[in-house]
Amino acid sequence: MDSLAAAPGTGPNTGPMMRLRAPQTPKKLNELPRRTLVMGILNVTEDSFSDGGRHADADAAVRHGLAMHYGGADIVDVGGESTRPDAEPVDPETEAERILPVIRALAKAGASVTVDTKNASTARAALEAGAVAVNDVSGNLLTDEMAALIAETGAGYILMHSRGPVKSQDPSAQYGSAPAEVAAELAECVRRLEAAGVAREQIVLDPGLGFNKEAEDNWDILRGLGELEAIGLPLLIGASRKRFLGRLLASGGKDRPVGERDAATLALTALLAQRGVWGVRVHDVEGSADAVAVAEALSGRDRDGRGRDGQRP
Ligand code: PMM
Repeated sequence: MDSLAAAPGTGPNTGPMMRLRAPQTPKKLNELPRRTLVMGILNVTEDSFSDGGRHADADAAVRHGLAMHYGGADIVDVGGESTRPDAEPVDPETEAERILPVIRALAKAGASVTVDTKNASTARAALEAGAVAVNDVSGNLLTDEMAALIAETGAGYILMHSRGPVKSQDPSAQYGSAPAEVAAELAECVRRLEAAGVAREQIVLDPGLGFNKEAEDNWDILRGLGELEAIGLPLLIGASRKRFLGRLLASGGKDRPVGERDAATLALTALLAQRGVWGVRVHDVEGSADAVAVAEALSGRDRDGRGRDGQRP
């Protein structure tokens, strides 16, 4: 109880089940534990926090973000623009207005925050507000402006694969071999980043499950993860509640609804943690932290990724 006593008023009132942690300063990506990291998803978008006005939205988002932070998220990923194919694009000013107060509050509470944005101007403001890394879903459409910002600031950069925005009426991308093509396209983006002055240590790769990819492409990528691992950079996987899990669990010709995909997500989290991926981007933070702990125990490591000899691999 000492850590709780030492931190009066720092934990949110998030209910009796919440496991509180002592206050911290936000850790940079390379200071986080050496086991699979849990990145909690915080979408500050109209459809996720739409009750009340702007201020109420920010308050609700901060509460949810703090609940994830105190509930075991190593990182909270804050985004202000929906990536759904039919979502209205959000201008950078509105995006920044939505997310900056949330990022400031979470960073002040010691959460390591990443900002999910394609806009370099939003990314810059978010880094100034306390974010430690940029999570960019632009993929092959990565801009020179973003690459220059990451080089200049030395911030972490999550490079997610995508072939660009897809409207629901567009045909999906075609892959001969999804794992090989995704790996080759990510490697090309890494070369662009390095040419702009970004260090490899700043970069995390993500195959972008569901972004221009059919269910089978996602499974092929997960089965062929070695292709991405061969690039030699840490891997983040975002499978949480995605449509390919709904399709896998379909019954009566209907996909399993989005709210009933957490068990499948947790199964994948455990398997990916056992494989040693750098991180998983998830909605259910507490469940995922438990799944990672189980995988670590089975691999003979403790919850911080230390082996029986106390050393990290
Ligand atoms: N997926 C979504 C949004 N951002 N970022 C990364 N790095 N990886 C992902 O897989 C990813 C992402 C879309 O999912 P959501 O609507 O559940 O946030």
